[in-house]
Amino acid sequence: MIEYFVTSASSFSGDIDDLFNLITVIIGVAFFLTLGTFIYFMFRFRRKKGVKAEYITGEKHKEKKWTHYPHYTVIALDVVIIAFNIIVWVHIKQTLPPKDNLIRVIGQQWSWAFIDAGPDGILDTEDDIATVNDLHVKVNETYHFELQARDVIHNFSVPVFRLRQDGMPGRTIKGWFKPTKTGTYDIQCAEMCGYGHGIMGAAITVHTKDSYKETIAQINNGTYESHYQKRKGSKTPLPSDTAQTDKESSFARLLARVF
Ligand SMILES: [Cu+2]
Repeated sequence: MIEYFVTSASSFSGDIDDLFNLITVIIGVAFFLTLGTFIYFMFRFRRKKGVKAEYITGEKHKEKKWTHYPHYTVIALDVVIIAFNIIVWVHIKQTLPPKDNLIRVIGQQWSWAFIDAGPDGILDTEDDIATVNDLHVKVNETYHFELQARDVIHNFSVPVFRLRQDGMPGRTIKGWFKPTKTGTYDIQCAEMCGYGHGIMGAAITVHTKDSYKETIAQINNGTYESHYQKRKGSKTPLPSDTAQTDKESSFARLLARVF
């Protein structure tokens, strides 16, 4: 159902969608059932000539069961939802499957920096590949990420992966994902992080082995063209550059003066 609106492109996105579907069905059935009963009663017991309204205290057992039974049902369904939540949570957040690649993701007002550990799998070495607002990964390989924030809380969100993780200044938060579909997708900061929050977008490109090699070669020889910029269809400067614009009347300058 959700796939119809947002592609599902990671190994665990299906599990998250299942959770959403489960909750939607349970809550949806309860919603229409309650509303249906309510509307039926409105007509069934509407004002009629010569009929006096009855005063019901709801204290007798016969009356109380109409409150209790739905209440127990709601609690039982809550338990079902929570049980499925825990299973998915343990699978995605508490388990770290063996990694094929390691990256560091750094959020800052208002851009994303990515450092791929490269072939040696160790960060902060010569073969690291650093990019801004563009993340390149290989399809069907497990990535571990180390998420950091430079200034305030950011949230590394990749909707097609159904992935969201807060980044906290001063902490390194570990997580993982495994892309399953090639293509270029959105990355968006999902935590209000200042007036530039709305433009804190980036792109993730999921490559086949060959196209990954090609892109990395382009990055290394300087012919690389940002997928993020290409996707935006323009050569406008990166969001993080807008504050450095020269134009006196620019929107960024205006905002900078206000704040
Ligand atoms: Cu942010």
